[in-house]
Amino acid sequence: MTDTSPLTLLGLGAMGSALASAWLTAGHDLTVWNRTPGRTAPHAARGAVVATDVADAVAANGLVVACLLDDRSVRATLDGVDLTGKDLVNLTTSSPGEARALAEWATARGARFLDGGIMAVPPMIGTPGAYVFYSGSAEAFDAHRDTLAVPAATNYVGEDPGFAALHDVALLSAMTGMFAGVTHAFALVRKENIPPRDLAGLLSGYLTAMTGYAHGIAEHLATGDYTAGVTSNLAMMTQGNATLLRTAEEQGVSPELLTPFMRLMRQRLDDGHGDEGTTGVVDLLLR
Ligand code: FVH
Repeated sequence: MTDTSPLTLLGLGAMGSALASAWLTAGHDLTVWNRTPGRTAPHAARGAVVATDVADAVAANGLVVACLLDDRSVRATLDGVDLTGKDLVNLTTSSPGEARALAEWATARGARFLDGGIMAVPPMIGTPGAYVFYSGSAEAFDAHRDTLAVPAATNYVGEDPGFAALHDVALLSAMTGMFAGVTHAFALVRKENIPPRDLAGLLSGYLTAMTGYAHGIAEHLATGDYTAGVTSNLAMMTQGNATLLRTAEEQGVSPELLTPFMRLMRQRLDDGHGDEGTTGVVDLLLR
């Protein structure tokens, strides 16, 4: 039998609206609240119950999902609201520390707490590529597993309420570094007769092929042997970095997006690890 349990959703921004749409499409009884009431109309037209007061929205259902701008807006929204007996699922992007503090705060108010990190943009919600990291109360996750799986697949990463945010931010941080490189690449060819659309195709294919290197780094970190299977060593790559920097100079492009990483590679080489790959930079980053 299909699970169409009722729930409340706080926040109808771009992501909240996509989530609301997925739950309504799946036949869930959905109560919605948004700080700016005008955003509720399209969902009301599809059958959502609109609460004008956040306390009423929370009181309406046992499962309460928040998808707001940031941790501060979640605190501001739920301040003074009775959470006794509720299962609070926070899909707002947070730091691990914020998630742990919110878990403590919600638990002290009688709620079970789950934090979530959404690995999708709004148009992906309801499609197979979307998923959400969850962590926190295992009981709450088990109780709502089917409902939570409606907008995006679920990936429960443990009882530590900070772990979903940590996984989320780890992936977002990797993406940020990747886009720094992509941005630099477009700048290199910007003034040349190389169509950006052509470069996009090449970048996408090459970066996809290179991402497997993450598994090599993981093996090094797991075994402690940072030289195993290295085919491109630090000594060679550091030489290559000089070519990258000369090319940036020739093309009139600032190397500022690349140099922090290159500096750390150089440091590891100078420390005598020229036969490794880049794994040792992980250790240099730890404060
Ligand atoms: N959109 C995306 O691509 C990313 C994908 C990954 C996950 N993020 C996170 O999802 C959270 C919500 O993002 P969003 O895209 O829905 O954001 P907005 O469209 O800007 O909507 C923000 C909602 O938050 C409400 N809000 C803002 N400040 C307050 C406040 N002080 N008190 C109460 N509500 C507040 C805002 O209300 P309003 O402006 O309509 O009145 C919207 O409902 C976010 O953590 C992303 O990092 C999305």
